[in-house]
Amino acid sequence: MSGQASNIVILTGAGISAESGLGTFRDAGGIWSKFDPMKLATPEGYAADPDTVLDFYSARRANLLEARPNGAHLALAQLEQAWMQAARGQFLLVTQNIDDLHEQAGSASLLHMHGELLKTRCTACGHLFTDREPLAVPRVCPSCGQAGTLRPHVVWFGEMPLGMDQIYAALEQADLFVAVGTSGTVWPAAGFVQEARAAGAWTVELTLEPGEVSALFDERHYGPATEVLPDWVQRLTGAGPAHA
Ligand code: BJW
Repeated sequence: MSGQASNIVILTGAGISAESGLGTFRDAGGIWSKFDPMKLATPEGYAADPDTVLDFYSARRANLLEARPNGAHLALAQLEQAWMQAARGQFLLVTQNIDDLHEQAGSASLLHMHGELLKTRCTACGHLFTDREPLAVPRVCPSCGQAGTLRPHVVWFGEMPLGMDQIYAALEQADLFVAVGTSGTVWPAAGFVQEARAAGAWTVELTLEPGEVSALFDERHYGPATEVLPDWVQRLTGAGPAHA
């Protein structure tokens, strides 16, 4: 494996799953152009109208159960495998996505900072469980037995993203930071590039078109993730310098 980098942190967003048929949020025709995020992705929206929020996430769960990983997810799983086999250093894949396509592709060192759609959480007792059933159907918590307390295990606006201590610790040690398919609109993920730069990491953006924080990246490649990501992984792990 070429290049100098040893510790790598990769951040993915909705763009990496777009070619698997899952919608992005802020592109033309994206999820937030059809649905109001303040009503569907906030604790206040859930408190005001839980049935509508549960319907929304039930429909997205059904879509996800049909989805399969694409070449970009597979390229990241292969990169992780190569990185670990070569004992290069630490590898952490942080995804903002709530889908399970990285897992399906074989990624292992993976952190879902905005939660997981195929998990359900009880707001009364905190019980967390894998769940492929529709959320909209009235059910009781399998642990405490209360009714009306189950919500999707996702991070809504105003809620604390998951695993932040582990993410910031990895960013502090990063030699290479790569953002894939994210618009850089949502914080704190949008600030990771600055954290990585402060640690001295080389920063790479791979997405369809420039976003909010693109100017902060050392290296930028624009195009569909299934094209730009496998090419970039090939350059990093194959012949020629990985970066700089
Ligand atoms: C392709 C492609 C192809 C398309 N190939 N690419 C300033 C500082 C800190 C916080 C804030 C702040 N200002 C405001 C806040 C609060 C808020 C926030 O960021 N609001 C902004 C809208 C301004 N943030 C929060 O509330 C977060 N919590 C928080 O901040 O807690 C306090 C805290 C602070 C500091 C440290 C620690 C804690 C929580 C955010 C929760 C986000 N939740 C959602 C919904 C999750 C559940 C669900 O899926 O329904 O997460 S919103 C939605 O946006 C989802 C995504 O994960 C997230 C990011 O979207 P993403 O992935 O970037 O998608 P898009 O659509 O925006 O972009 C897609 C990209 O792909 C585009 O660039 C395309 O070009 C590209 N693309 N096709 C390659 N084929």
